[in-house]
Amino acid sequence: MGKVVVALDPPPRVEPEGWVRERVNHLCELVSSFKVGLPLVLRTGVIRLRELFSVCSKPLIADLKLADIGDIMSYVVEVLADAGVSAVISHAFVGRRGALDVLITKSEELGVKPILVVSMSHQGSTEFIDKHLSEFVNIALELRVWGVVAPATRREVISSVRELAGSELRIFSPGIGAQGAEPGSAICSGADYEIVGRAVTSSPNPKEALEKIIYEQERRVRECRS
Ligand code: BMP
Repeated sequence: MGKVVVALDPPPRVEPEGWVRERVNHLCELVSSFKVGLPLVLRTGVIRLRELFSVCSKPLIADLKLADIGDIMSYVVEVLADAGVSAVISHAFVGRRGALDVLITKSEELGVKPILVVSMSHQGSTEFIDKHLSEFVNIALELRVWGVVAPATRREVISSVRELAGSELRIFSPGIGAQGAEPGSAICSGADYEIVGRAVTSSPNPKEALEKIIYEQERRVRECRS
């Protein structure tokens, strides 16, 4: 079974609910989980998530990249928990005290798994975020979060995160496909899951596209582990 999280980000001019429904129906059996963010939630509202994903029992990750004071992030997590979301992504850069410590406590209370962004897949991540990579990984370890996000587009970053974190953290890596990274390359560098959006969701045949990516992922991982 491949280790792919499919990012369901509907483009602006499509009807979002039909677009999501079609892809959830076709892809559910193949994915590890789905990830949704502002492109969907701004248009449908969080309230629609439970119904839209009711046909698929895979976990749903809410990627709102929260970056606020703890009390307000806790409000958001409470809304997401009510909507049936399994995990929530926040930025690490807001720091522990009064922000992530409050958020993580609330997430645990609600059974929502926290994931922290410790590095990003675009080039600008090196301007600020990556300068604090080891501190962000330490925050993730200290707060015992469920996972972290690190970029498939810069595999050396994934390797550093894996080295710093040992086997403690799940690493989710975006950047496969549309952003140029090859399926399997992030897992070969230490990631646990590869996040794929447009390479699957914009394909005329998303199921076939995902099957090909999983095939490629498994092939590359077998190769790098042999
Ligand atoms: P795509 O494969 O279409 O490029 O989508 C990547 C997904 O991963 C998007 O949902 C994006 O918001 C997310 N993502 C990213 O691309 N880079 C990051 O550093 C962090 C992300 O969450």
